[in-house]
Amino acid sequence: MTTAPTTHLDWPFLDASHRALAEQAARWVATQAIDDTDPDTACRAWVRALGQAGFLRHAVPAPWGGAHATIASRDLCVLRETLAAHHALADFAFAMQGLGAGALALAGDEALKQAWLPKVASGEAIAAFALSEPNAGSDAAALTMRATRVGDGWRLDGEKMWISNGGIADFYCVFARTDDAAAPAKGITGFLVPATTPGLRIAERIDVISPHPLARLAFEGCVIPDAHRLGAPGEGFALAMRTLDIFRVSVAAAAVGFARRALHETLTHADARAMFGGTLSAQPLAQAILGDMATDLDAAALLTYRAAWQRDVQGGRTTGVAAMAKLGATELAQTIIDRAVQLHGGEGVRVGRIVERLYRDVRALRIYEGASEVQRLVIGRETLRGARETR
Ligand code: COS
Repeated sequence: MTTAPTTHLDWPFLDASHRALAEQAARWVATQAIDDTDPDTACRAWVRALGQAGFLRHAVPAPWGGAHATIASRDLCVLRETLAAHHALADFAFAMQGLGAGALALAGDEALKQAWLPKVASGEAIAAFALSEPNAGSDAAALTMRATRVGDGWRLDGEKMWISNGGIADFYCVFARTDDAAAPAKGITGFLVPATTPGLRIAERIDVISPHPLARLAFEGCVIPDAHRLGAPGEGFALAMRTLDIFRVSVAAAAVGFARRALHETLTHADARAMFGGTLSAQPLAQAILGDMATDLDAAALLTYRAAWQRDVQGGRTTGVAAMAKLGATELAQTIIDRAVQLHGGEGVRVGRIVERLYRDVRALRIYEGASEVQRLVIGRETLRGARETR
């Protein structure tokens, strides 16, 4: 593809290293020819290729094969934006390595991190994050999967739903209830479960409108050692939320990537499409729609890179700005891409057209890693918290 304009890379939230990373990734991804007919095969191939090219080093911290001491949000964002603009599965494969290994990097013990994180960074192991259940999606603290103490380890029983990389992952970071007496969010603990653990099986493969590996997992008497526990008992819910705080902003970046590609495709189409004795781009109504798309794209990107910059540079709790970025960017991207389809006319809904694919690719982003409604709730709570702290 010809690349969409990337003048946003000159914004003050980013520096020369981010521009170089984005350019390197854009050059690299444009040369990749991975067939996406079978999502499992394609994802495995993308993980290997991203690992070999060094990009997965940005998904884990430095002591275990990563590029920086802690995961750099702006690196995650420029990479996800760039990959998403080219191939949804390339972005998915990159993103899930980070999310899937995030709780391990934050709370696993040293030997466990040494065993898995370098392989995540090199693309030799595939990671997955397993929080949601059939009856616990937005209300994550309502999860019922159980972990029971047995000897020197734990026995896991229950189900996990909507698990990305389910079926191809080498390990799952799983959240299970360990204390019924505690408040719902205080009785949960994180565990690393290798995919080869007896009693773990793929109960259902789930097909979605933008195909990627996705499954319901069943755990029936899975026994793992205590050394596979992620953090202290009872701290699993906060661990899951801290993991999501890091990666939610990168979902926003993927949305920006899809939307930037859609605008780029639409600008090219509008100049070429003959209409009313001129071109589509000569129509004032089309110009106004393109103006709305460009404005919304910059708003989405500003929210995204502000949040990433704040986490990288200012530090502290970035829950609110990350949620704003995810809410704002995914909702705006959906609107931008819908307008792109509209301006493409009938061609916009023809199966196989780029904007048709983007229309399907962007939809799940408003749902996974915290639906838009959850982000609104989080933003409201964080805004109240901020106001109370300054009173
Ligand atoms: N960082 C650290 N700790 C956090 C945290 C964060 N971002 N968010 C919550 N916690 C802690 C809280 O501090 C609280 O402990 P204290 O009472 O000691 O302060 C505890 O966790 C419970 O938090 P809260 O009261 O906010 O829990 P709720 O059940 O009300 O959470 C929402 C509600 C909706 C915000 C939460 O369930 C959520 O984010 N749901 C979406 C889950 C999701 O993204 N699912 C998709 C999975 S990946 S595809």
